[in-house]
Amino acid sequence: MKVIKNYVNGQLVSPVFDKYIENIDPSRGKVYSMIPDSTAEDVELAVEAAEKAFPVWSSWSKEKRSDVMLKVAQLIEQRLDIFAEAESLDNGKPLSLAKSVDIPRAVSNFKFFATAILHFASESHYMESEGFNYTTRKPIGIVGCISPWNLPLYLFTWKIAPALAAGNCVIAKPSEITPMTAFMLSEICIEAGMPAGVLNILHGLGHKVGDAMTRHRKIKAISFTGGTKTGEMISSIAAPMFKKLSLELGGKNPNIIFADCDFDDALSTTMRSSFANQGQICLCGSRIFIERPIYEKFKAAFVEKTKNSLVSYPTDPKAKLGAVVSESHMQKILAYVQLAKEEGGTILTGGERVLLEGEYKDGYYLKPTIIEGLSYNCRVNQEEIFGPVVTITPFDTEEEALMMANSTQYGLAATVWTTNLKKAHRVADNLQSGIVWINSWLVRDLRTPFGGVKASGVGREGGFEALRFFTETKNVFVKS
Ligand code: TXE
Repeated sequence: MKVIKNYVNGQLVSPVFDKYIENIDPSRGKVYSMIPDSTAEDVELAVEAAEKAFPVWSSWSKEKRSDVMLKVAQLIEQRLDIFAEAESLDNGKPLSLAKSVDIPRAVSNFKFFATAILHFASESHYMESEGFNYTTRKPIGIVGCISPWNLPLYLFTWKIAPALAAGNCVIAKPSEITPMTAFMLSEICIEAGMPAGVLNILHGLGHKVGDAMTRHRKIKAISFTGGTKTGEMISSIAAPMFKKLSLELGGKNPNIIFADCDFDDALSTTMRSSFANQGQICLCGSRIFIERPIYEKFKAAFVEKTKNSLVSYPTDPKAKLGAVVSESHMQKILAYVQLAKEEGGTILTGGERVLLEGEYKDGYYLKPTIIEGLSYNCRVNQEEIFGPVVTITPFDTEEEALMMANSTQYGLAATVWTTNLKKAHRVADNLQSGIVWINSWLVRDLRTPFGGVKASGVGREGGFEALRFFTETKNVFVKS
């Protein structure tokens, strides 16, 4: 059985106490590898290594840092198939998705920030007759990156790449549920010639190693993506130490579909925004509001398409949905389906486990599920489910759609479907959301700010926003 190691001071090492936890293949429901159960002692070693590496790494020219990062990107790209297979096995997602989205995006993250840093300039503010100000942006020092299981390498690299490009040394922790590709990345960093201690990858449980990272005084910033409750916990520890914090948390995203939309486009994109990655993307639209004149037509077509979406083992090329990430997550999703029934909802399709045969008989598969008849403010419509479960609700006016869309504690992303340009802008403007897609979904330009409002997070990732987060700003005034 494969045993994953930590990556500390440029080497693959066992955790200090040599304790391991099981890593499960969700498509078969079986343990298939072991991962370090790291502790505060491992964090200490990683901090020591990062502390030693920082003066060197931060004084390298940005071109030299960029070259190493581009080499990492190139090596992942060369092994795209192996990485995609590992990601799909670890997470349960269809292999086709890992191949077309997860791994290519991890490559892009490294390429993007390796080159963005070459164009990252600071400002100068001229004051007539008084002098001028110039601003410097220097790396923070040692920073912590904590990422979730839904898009493992994709979100891990989304944090690490800008942190490294800006000249920081990084201690990073992938989710204990999906550690494999982060481990493979550590092997690649060694091969690419990343200096020892610049990037350290620790595996293990959130409340142990993640907590120890958050508490360590020498880790000056934490970039976190995960559940809102965890984000709350992390900020309660890190904020009193005045650490810089970037928090990308949950969502309960609305899709507003107006009667004047391009029906076919809205329908096929809504299939993706509802069920891609088994609905386990923080940007998935889980509350679908449909203008009454097309409600019945949309509902019929949506239910029909959903019934025909094949749930199968991840390497099945015909699979539209694979396994959800863990047994406990599957049970959580099923509990929400039960709650929907108790809250008066009607399950139009799905709502139950799919039992495959043979070696996949114990895997965690769920039918994509559509629910109607729920009030906008019931728990199922307010809480993040994070699975292949959506609700549909009719609306009569733009004001009503906006009121329902804005009614949750979250505000990450929203989608608006209409061919009326004025209405599209007006609705986008009035949505309480960090990201709005008009007549599309999940189109990502890595230069744009990414993040949410309200309980969906604090701060923005992406483009120069990320490079600003991972640097300290100083303004210097010079009298003329
Ligand atoms: O996330 P956690 P979980 C949502 C989704 C899901 C719920 C819980 O609703 O059902 O969150 O998922 C680390 N100190 N999202 O439990 O626990 C943990 O080890 C420091 C939305 O898997 O937040 C992992 O590396 N770190 C989301 C990371 O935090 C801690 C994606 C995320 O895990 C920690 C995933 C602690 N005390 C889940 N506790 C999105 N918005 O993309 C845990 N961690």
